[in-house]
Amino acid sequence: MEDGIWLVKHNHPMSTINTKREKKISLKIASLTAVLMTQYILLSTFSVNAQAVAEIITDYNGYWKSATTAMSTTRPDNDHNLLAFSFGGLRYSTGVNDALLTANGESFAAGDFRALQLSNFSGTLNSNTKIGLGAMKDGVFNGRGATAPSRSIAQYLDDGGHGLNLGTGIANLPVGTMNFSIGGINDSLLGDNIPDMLITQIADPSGIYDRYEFTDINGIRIGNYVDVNLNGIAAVGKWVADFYEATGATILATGYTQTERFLRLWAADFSAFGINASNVAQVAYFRITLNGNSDIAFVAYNTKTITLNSTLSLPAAAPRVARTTTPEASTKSVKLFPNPATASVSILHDVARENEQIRIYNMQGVLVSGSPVVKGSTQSRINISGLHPGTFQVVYTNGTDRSAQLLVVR
Ligand SMILES: [Ca+2]
Ligand SMILES: [Ca+2]
Ligand SMILES: [Ca+2]
Repeated sequence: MEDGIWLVKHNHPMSTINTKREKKISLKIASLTAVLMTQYILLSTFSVNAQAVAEIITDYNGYWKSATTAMSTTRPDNDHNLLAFSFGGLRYSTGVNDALLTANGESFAAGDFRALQLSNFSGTLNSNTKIGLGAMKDGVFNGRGATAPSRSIAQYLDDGGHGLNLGTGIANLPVGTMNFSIGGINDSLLGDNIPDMLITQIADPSGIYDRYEFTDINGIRIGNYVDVNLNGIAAVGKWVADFYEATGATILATGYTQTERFLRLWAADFSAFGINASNVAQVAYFRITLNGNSDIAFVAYNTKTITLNSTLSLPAAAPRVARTTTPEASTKSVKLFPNPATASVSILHDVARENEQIRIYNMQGVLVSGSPVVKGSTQSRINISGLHPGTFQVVYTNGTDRSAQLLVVR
């Protein structure tokens, strides 16, 4: 298994064709070429630029380093935060504790990576879902603690320094889609090969793809998606975990106690997603589609290149949202009434200019209703009688700036 060659990677087939052959063969080649080109076009929607992380440094037991080519024989068995990782031959810090890296004589490019808050995912926990915790986090060697860990799973995906605790995670994160509202992308840094996304896999990967992509305000993909098959990624280290049940009466099943698993990480630059100067302005969301088999400690992003909005601020998570939120300076304020609402909801907004819209998303980020705003108006009413009771996100947008409020439909 080689580093970095783990996605669907294809060389251009055209280079092998000899154009000087006789006409009959040329015709066959021409039709074959057409087929290959079609395949190439289809396959090139996959990324070839994302890569396995070759080395990680964490604060386990003070300081812990492990690499694909020199895996540490020490197996972390408790909380530990990612301090640095190597990608494309360079080591980047996460900003969690650069001083500790320096004190250990490491060279690195100073970075600032933080976990995405995965609190808005749509999946339903099932008997496959496990809460992976360092085996000693519960204080009991080769066994369970006195009390079961909390089954509120989102907390394990952004805990620790910058949310980068590798010693907690969810195995078999249920099938579902997550959308993260992107406030802005620093387009002066596009294509610099400095990683923008960093994704973890902490148990046994399956051969099924998870899909990562950027979308516009309507959920339409911008650029290309990246399907990640973590089977092909070289492991960078090993840890010892207890995998607690996330549902049911059992707390810690036989075979899931004090068990060793590989750690795998991959990173990607925006270019892996086909994001460039011509389409970056359309990016509104980062979307993850999970297959139900991925085992994630966190999904992190580069705060120097991506700004997140606060649009996914579920009421219960409000205090946590403040930590990573960078509101847009130009965001308008909107007010909803009544809220909760039943048949219709009114939206108070600033005087509408050209091309402004109101869109309603469910909490899985799926667009369920939309309406253009009448130019010059300051209030709009939307019929919501077709919506099932629940919580929705009302987004007011002019295509660039967005403002969002939660709406409860009864
Ligand atoms: Ca234990
Ligand atoms: Ca974690
Ligand atoms: Ca980059």
